[in-house]
Formats: sequence, C-alpha cells, structure tokens
Amino acid sequence: MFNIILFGPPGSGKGTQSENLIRKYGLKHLSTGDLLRSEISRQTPLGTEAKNFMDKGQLVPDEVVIGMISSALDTNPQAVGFLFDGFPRTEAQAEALDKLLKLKNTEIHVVLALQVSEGELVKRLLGRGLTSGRSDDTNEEVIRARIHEYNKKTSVVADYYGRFDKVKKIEGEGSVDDIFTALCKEINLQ
Ligand code: B4P
Repeated sequence: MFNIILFGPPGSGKGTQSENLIRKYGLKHLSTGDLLRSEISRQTPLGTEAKNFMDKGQLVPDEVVIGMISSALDTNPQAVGFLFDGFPRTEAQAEALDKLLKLKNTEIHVVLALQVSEGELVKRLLGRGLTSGRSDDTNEEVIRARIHEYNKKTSVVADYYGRFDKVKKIEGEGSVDDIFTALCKEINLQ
C-alpha cells in the first residue's frame, strides 16, 4: 500500500491535483472537504453541524473528521493506497491517522506540500466562488479566516511529518500541468 498526503493551504490546488494523481496512480481519493460537502447536501445531522463551522471558515471538530476517515478506510480494504486531500489538518488528526494506518500495517509514505502565496490563494478562491456555489468561497472575510485557521492550526502538521523526514515542498504556482509533473517526479522517487 502506498499512501500520500497532499498538503497545503485552502486554494493551493489540492483538489485540482488530486484528480490527476488518482487517475495516474490508481489511489483511493479521500477528501474530507468533499466528504463534508456530501453530508451537507444530504442534510445529515453531521452535515448540519459541519456547515456551521465551514460557513465561518473554521475547521470542523477533530472527532467528526477522524470518524469519517476511519470509516472510509474500513470501507476500502481493497485500495492499493490512499491519497489524503485536506486531511490531516491538525496535529491531533495526524496522530489519529498514524494510529489508524498502523492498525492496517501501513503508514504515510510522503507528504507533498504545495507552496502558494496568500495573494494567489485569495484570488483563486474568489475566482472559484463565482461558479462553484460554495458559500465558503464567495466572501473574502471567510477566505481570510480559512487561511488564518491554516496558519494557526494546520501548518504545524508539516512540522509533525517533518520530524519523520516525510515532507517534500512543491512549488504550487504555475500551470496545473507543470505542478502535476513536479508532484509525479517526487512520487516516482519514493
Ligand atoms: P476543502 O474542501 O479541503 O477545500 P480547500 O482547502 O478550500 O480547497 P482545495 O485546496 O482543495 O482547492 P483547490 O486548491 O484545488 O475544505 C473546505 C472546508 O472544509 C475547510 O475550510 C474546513 O472548514 C472543512 N474541512 C475539510 N477538511 C477538514 C479537516 N480535516 N478538519 C477540519 N475541517 C475540515 O482549488 C482552488 C481553486 O484554485 C480552484 O478554482 C482551482 O481551479 C484553482 N487552481 C488550482 N490550481 C491552480 C493553478 N495551478 N493555477 C491557477 N488556479 C489554480
């Protein structure tokens, strides 16, 4: 099993690059953002709780997303590997993920960290907000709050995996194709 974390601030290209990576490497894509939006559109109790946080640009509580990932791992025993997109977003989530993978006799092999400036992030997310219908993309204040949450709670996840020498920084500004090539080059070196 080969497991990757695609890491980076909101709007850094995680969702965009994940689509290409899963196609090329046959990995199972686990995006906590997509899982949460699916719960919201189905109007489940979990979705209703999550929406309150997401609309303010805040992270959803750890226990909610860890539970979602745990059941997604259990329902995909045949996967050749997982691409984690937008998870883990806190150190507690990273520790929980390591434990869950250990139970399955596997681990995170590499953390690919996309590097994008704040100005570019805001521009991209406001751009996506024009067409996506995502309420967290239309308001610049909410976008800035998401970036603030990332700096406060999520950037430490890179330090956590850095201790195990698993983090590779990838330039995240440029064409989607060039960034994809850089990501593949790093994966092929593993
Ligand atoms: P996510 O769904 O993970 O969304 P995101 O980080 O905003 O976007 P992503 O990074 O995937 O977007 P992309 O750059 O591909 O999270 C949404 C919310 O869910 C969070 O704020 C939080 O509330 C909650 N949540 C999710 N996971 C959680 C967790 N583990 N714990 C707690 N809460 C959690 O795309 C952005 C735009 O950039 C697109 O328009 C794209 O076309 C464009 N783009 C991409 N690459 C580009 C390039 N190279 N050049 C120009 N534009 C590009």
